[in-house]
Amino acid sequence: MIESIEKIRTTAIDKVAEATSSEELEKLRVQYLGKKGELTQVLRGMGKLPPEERPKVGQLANQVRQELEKALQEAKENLARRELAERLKSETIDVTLPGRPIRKGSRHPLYQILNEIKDIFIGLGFDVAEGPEVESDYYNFEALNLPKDHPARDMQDSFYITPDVLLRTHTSPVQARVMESRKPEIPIRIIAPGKVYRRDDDATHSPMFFQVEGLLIDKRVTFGDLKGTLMAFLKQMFGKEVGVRFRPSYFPFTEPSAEVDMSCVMCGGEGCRVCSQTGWLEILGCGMVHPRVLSMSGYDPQEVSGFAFGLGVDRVAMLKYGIDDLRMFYDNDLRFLRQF
Ligand code: 2NL
Repeated sequence: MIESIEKIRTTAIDKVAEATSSEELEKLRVQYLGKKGELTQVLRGMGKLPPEERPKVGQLANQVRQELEKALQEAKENLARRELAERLKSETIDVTLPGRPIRKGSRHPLYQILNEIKDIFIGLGFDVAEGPEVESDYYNFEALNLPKDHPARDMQDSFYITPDVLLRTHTSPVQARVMESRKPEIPIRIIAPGKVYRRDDDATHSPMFFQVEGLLIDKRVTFGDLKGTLMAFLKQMFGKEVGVRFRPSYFPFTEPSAEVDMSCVMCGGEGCRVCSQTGWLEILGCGMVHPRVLSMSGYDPQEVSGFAFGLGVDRVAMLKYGIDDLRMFYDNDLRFLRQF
């Protein structure tokens, strides 16, 4: 009996010392100290011993049990420490590594251009005005001297909601509203940027597009003021070298009216496919505010005068970036949009 306990002692302690994992230690604990463990079995067999031997054997068995428990406990702690150290080593996070890059979005090219246009006019002293996209026939047409039989009022060109309400076809109604609300205050110096809607759809026309209109009303405003303002704008937008010319034209809300051309951004005026060999590109429309438009909005054409202009943001963007199909801006193809 004594020998078998001694044998258990040496082999068990050796095995515990050799164990390389917590699982192995647990198996050893069960093997020796569990309910059916080897040492437990020996203790159970004590009843068969002569009574005088029992205390000695019992003492030894208990001592071995305690030794074994202690050895198991120490080995367990050692292993846990080593396992933790290994995990900490293998799972190290290098906090100095750069993060995964987050792909940044960017503003839509049309809004980039729109913001550039706004910034230039704000720099020239203009305020930004806004108004509804669903507009009344009165502000969209009537207040702008568009007679009832004018082709622009044709159902073909506009999106009507009711016979008296439509999607605005230009941003002029915003200006008409500002004039009406501020009359007879001067000066008025505003731009009206935003979305406008027309029943058109091809390579150079979208049913929804962006426009910026400008309006300045004060005493003794001249066509020279208009020219100077627009030339300052075009030079900032397209560069100091740009050529500018004014051609007589017609708009119902201005008199006289002019269309403004600038030298072709593609060929610099030599003549190319983009400018149809003319060297010039039409960029905006303008004129002196028609006296009837002034008086309809509560200003006296004998007292004040004004100039107005309108330009298509889409067209500016096409020219600036050399894009020949307007629909590219509205397809939302990221391969296109990411280039800006
Ligand atoms: C163009 C031409 C133009 C205006 C817009 C305007 C507005 C008021 C009074 C007078 Cl409230 N005029 N706007 C004037 C001339 C031309 O736009 O080709 N736009 C893309």
